[in-house]
Amino acid sequence: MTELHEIGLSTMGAPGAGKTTYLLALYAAMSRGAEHCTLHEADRNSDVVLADAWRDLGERGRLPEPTNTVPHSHTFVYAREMRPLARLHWADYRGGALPSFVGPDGSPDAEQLLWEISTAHGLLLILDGEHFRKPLGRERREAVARETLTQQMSTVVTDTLTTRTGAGRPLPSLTLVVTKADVIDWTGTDAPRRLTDLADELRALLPVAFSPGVTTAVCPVSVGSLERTADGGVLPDSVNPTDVHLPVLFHLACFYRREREELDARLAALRTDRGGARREWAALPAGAGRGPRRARERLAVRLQELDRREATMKHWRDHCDAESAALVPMLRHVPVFEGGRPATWIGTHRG
Ligand SMILES: Nc1nc2c(ncn2[C@@H]2O[C@H](COP(=O)(O)OP(=O)(O)OP(=O)(O)O)[C@@H](O)[C@H]2O)c(=O)[nH]1
Ligand SMILES: [Mg+2]
Repeated sequence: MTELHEIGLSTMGAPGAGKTTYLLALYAAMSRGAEHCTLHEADRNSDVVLADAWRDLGERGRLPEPTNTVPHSHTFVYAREMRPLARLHWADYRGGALPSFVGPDGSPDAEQLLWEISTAHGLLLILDGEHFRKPLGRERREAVARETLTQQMSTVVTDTLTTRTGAGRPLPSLTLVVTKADVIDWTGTDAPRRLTDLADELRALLPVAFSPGVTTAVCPVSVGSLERTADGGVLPDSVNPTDVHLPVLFHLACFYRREREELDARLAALRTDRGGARREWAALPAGAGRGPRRARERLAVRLQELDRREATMKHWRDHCDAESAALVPMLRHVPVFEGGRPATWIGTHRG
């Protein structure tokens, strides 16, 4: 079996934004497979917990409980066309962790959430679609910013972006996941909502997601209309997930693109190194003296080692290239921004 990449995804969102329900729908959709991409919980017991909670919703109409202070951590094995490729690390926190204090008197889950955000490859900012039913004008913006915790999100995202930029580390990709997209008036006859308008409203709420060097996708998702019944549950027939797989596929595509770029840079450095070794070889005096012979032997070993490393890097580089080329066409309907402008690699069928 080939080595699996390790990919960390962090989610954050206000209480009740729909994080847990989204995770259940994501797992249900992707354990069956979306465009031949699958996720499978590495831990058998956690797999049963997720599957049971999904069955509770779909068969009995029972909604998940609000998450408590103990986050639920998951490791999903990501496979494409049945080939296992990566381990995705995901944790489901209560919304209250985001605005909580950290340190000796704070909440341990808040501290853990911030640490995960600081190391994650991708951040999912979960925003409750209820706030975006109708166009979000200037007059409601501050209230929505408060309720969706976008102020707190901006602070932690800015913190990780500036820290990583300072340390020369790659930036995380971001998704603005708008949950409960079923409540948004997409087809309304008087003023139908458009995805581009929603993206503009999100830009005004979370400008940090549109800053230079940052790659961000806007993904409305829905678990279904979840129509309420008299006993507080939902009608099983109203459970019908839409587009829940897209945020994960986007982060995977970004991961493979970034890995490929990094490997390209390392391959270029390796070639420079080899050029140096070859020049050293050429500069050695001709003849079979002991000194030059020893130097030639040392250089031959070094060149062999460089060839071996190049072959391994090229293998991984081509692997990442193939994976991103497979994923990018799946994102053709997803608005993706790079430094605030539409990303040119989306819709081009090029990874
Ligand atoms: N219409 C609709 N309602 C949804 C959808 N997803 C979630 N909801 C509603 O939102 C409620 C809250 O969802 P949760 O998934 O528990 O929210 P959470 O973000 O995990 O909340 P905390 O764990 O308390 O932070 C659910 O009980 C549903 O009533 C959706 O796709 N459509
Ligand atoms: Mg929850």
